[in-house]
Amino acid sequence: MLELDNVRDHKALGLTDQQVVDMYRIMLLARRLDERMWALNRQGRVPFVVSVAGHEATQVGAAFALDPSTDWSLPYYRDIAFNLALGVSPKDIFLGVFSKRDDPSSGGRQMPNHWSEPDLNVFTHSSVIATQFPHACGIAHELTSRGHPGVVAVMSGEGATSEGDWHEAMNFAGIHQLPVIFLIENNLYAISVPVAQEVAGSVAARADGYGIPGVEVDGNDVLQVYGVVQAAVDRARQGGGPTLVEAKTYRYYAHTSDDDDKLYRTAEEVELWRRKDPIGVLRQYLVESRLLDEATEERLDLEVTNAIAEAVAEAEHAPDPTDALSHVYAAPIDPKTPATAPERQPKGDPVNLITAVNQTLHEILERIPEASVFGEDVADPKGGVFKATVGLTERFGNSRCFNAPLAESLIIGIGIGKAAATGRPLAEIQFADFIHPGFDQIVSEAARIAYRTAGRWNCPLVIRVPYGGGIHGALYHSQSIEAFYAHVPGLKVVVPSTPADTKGLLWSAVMDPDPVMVLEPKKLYRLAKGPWPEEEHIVPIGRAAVRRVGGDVTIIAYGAMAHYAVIAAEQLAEEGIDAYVLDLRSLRPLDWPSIEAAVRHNGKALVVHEDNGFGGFGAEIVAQISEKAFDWLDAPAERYTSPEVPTFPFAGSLEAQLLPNTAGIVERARRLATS
Ligand SMILES: Cc1ncc(C[n+]2csc(CCOP(=O)(O)OP(=O)(O)O)c2C)c(N)n1
Repeated sequence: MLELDNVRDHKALGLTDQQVVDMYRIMLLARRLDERMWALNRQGRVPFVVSVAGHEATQVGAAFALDPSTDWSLPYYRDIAFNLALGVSPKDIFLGVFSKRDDPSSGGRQMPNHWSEPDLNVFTHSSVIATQFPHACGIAHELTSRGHPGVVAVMSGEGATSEGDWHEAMNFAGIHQLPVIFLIENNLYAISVPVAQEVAGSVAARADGYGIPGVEVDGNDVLQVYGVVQAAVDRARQGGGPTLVEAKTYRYYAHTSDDDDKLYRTAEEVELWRRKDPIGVLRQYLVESRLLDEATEERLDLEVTNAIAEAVAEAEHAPDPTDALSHVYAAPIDPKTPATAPERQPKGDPVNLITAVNQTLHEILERIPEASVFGEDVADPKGGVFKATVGLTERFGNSRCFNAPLAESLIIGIGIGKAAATGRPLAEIQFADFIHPGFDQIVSEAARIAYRTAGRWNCPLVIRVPYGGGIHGALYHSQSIEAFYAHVPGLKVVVPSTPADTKGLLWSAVMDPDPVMVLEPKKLYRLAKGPWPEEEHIVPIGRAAVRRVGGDVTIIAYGAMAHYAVIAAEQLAEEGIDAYVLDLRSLRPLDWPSIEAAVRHNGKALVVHEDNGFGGFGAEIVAQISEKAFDWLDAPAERYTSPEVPTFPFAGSLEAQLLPNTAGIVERARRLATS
């Protein structure tokens, strides 16, 4: 625990008279702004508000300890006073409250108080509790790796400290001794749940388990908070690592405008805390220090009242947003021209697919200084359970290729943070089957960052994921996950099936400003062999590959099934059946023009994937074919998938029954071709 000394004298804390009066003005501004927001809500002029009242000292004290030109912050929805202290204007806050086009955080797309201020290094956050903590660690890791002096402050209520993301981030910050200040604004309730039902022990004491100093502070005393956070910032800046600060405070109004706090707390309890009002505490200090006379108080009051009136008047009449479709992607891809013939084979020494991944990662880390690779077991000497990352740590050092703790949500989350801090992160998820704890970070965070900030942030994160069956991986090392993720607007999903495409797609992924999931068919890691081009080789995202042209039937596949479809087509050719094979390579965006061209070529389409069929990716392709290419069909488009069981069993005899294979493709394509 840190020592709390010199906290009752602003000069001893290094604050000028003017600064401490400024603190008071901003706290007053936040309180009045809050009251006005509630009034607007009750008048039916704004649909939803979230309150700061009671937390002002905690937030202003913390903000004054940071330098937004160097430091980063990840405030949460209650942090109105923090943002005002950092330099966000009341008008900008009201533009969010009225959900206007010029709302700087989201252009009216997010609820109020979902902060995002790139110019102040305030990173965007969602409504999902605690997802911001891994982002803070990712930003801090990126800054530290580059020798940048910045410190990262990340905030939440005490309820958020029950979430896995919070613990995963504390652990990572402790391991790497990152310059992160975890500021927990403990107001005793998470909506209606009292802290005794939320937190075992105390919030601050949790720090001990992660090798981090934890300190409790009176969150209603701005000078105490400033002193503690300032000490933590100084320590972090000097390489002393993270600090957890638990500021004990209280909120005076309900959780949000939709909550009724009378259900879970008494008026007496609220009144008791009103007597410790942080604004009253500072006012008394200023009066006693002869820094606040009646005239100054009146002037400040008037200033604050006018600022709010002006902000409301301007924000309420500002234009509404009209554009709900833009910024889904930072770089939208909309394929227009079809691929209709096989591509020229690139030149290069033949390698297998895993070697292609490894050589490409070496090339990427060599050519892009901001690129880094991380995941479970990826560092040398192991270099990944499939050896995809062998040699990277030895060659580029531990900040460019490092082991992450066994925590998939954290892995994706630190990738998001690194991307925010202009890194080029390449996260590895060890097996697709274990990506599910990271679902929130992928779907609710990475995929929505461009959209929810109306393009002010983007998320260039590559997520490499070995997936699929056929390797005796059983139920938990065989899953196909593409249907979950290709469903998500904002995410790009690609699947290479050759060594050359692996290089070309990995390069496209790392250069892309959006999150890209690269699904690597692990069955092909050692099975698929082909040239790995020495020279620059890019496969554009959204571009399918014609593997074979044939007039009798079209087989549409990706990943391992694309590999088998080519072999099946060769066998069909021996029977005199000429198959067209389209390897999609990119699932989202989908290369519709190439699918349409393939269907038009012979009027018969067989879609193959190893995932089960119900709600699977094949359903999307068949639906699009029936909606957009019906006139070209000579028979219904068909699917060949695994049956409706939860992935493949361990026994080879059982797996063989379920996994789509070459013989099955041949049989179905033959039937379709001759129907
Ligand atoms: C993952 C997740 N679960 C539930 C919610 C709904 N929710 C929003 S705020 C909140 C309580 C948060 O309490 P706390 O972290 O203590 O912060 P406070 O609001 O008290 O400042 C809950 C349960 C959510 N937004 N995200």
